[in-house]
Amino acid sequence: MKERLEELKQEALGKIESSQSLKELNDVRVAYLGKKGPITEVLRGMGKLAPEERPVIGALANEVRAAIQEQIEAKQKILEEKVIAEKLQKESIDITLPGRPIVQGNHHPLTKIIEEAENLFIGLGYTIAEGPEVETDYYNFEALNLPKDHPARDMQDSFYISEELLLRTHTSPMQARTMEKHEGKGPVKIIVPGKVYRRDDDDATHSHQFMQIEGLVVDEGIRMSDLKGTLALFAKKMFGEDRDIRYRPSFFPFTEPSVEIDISCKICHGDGCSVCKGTGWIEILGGGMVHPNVLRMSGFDPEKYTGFAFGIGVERIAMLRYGIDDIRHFYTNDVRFLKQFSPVESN
Ligand code: 2U9
Repeated sequence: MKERLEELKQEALGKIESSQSLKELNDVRVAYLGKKGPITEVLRGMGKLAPEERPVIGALANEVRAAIQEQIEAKQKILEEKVIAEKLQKESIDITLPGRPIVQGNHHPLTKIIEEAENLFIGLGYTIAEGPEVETDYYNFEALNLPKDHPARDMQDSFYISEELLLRTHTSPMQARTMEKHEGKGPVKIIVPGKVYRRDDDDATHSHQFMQIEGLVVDEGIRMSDLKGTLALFAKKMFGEDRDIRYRPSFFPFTEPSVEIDISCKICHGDGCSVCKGTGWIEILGGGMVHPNVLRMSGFDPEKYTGFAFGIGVERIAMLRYGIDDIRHFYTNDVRFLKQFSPVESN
């Protein structure tokens, strides 16, 4: 029996040694140390031994079992470490690979112009006001000196939601709303950027949807010279200090007197070319002194307060700045067009 136990020990140790996986090792453990294994069988047969042999064989059987157990544990450690090493090897990251390029977007050209204008006016002490695109007839027209049957309404036909609700045709209603909130007390100094809508046939220079930046200053003692100084500054900052500025008399129902402002043509320096249509001048915006009726309707006393207002067509500014020949490019989302504008600056 001694020899049998010794034989089993050598056999088991050999199999442990040659085990290549934890599963194989476990099979060896079950085969030699399990309830149905040969060592258990030896112990079971001890009853047939002479009484003096029993403790000797029992001790030897336990010794063999302990030796096998010990080797299994040692081998298990080795195999577990092997599994971890293999896993680490498989999952290792090659940090020498170049990173994937970050896709950097850019602002829409209209957003760029709006942000530039906003920064300029914020620097002049203006605040930015934004308002609803669905407006009432009152704020879009009536409060701006355009009563129901006024002929100037024809120039600003809109998309109607009901008799009294429409898509705003300019951002001016927000100026009227802001004045109302001031309850007749100045100063008011705002710019209102945003989308506006007009019933129009789209072509290279017309779009049924476009963007405006309008401005309004109301206080005691505001004069036409304030308007001229402000808009000349805007024109020069936007188009270059070397540009000449011209004021032409115009008409808007909400301002009196009204002006349109031109800058000298950069292409031909006044000689006349296709960009300035042979005039040497390019129209960039309109403005005027707020009509007393408009002041009154929004709660300001025109005997005490005066103000100036202006309107800028953002697409027009962007087209001139970037040399864009068709307003529809702004709204057709052609990535080849949009990609031409410099990426968003990171903070
Ligand atoms: C209030 C009082 C006065 C806003 C004004 C213009 C002149 C103007 C055009 C520019 C290009 C419209 O987008 S465009 O076609 N706008 O020339 N806008 S004065 O005057 C106001 C507005 C609100 C309460």
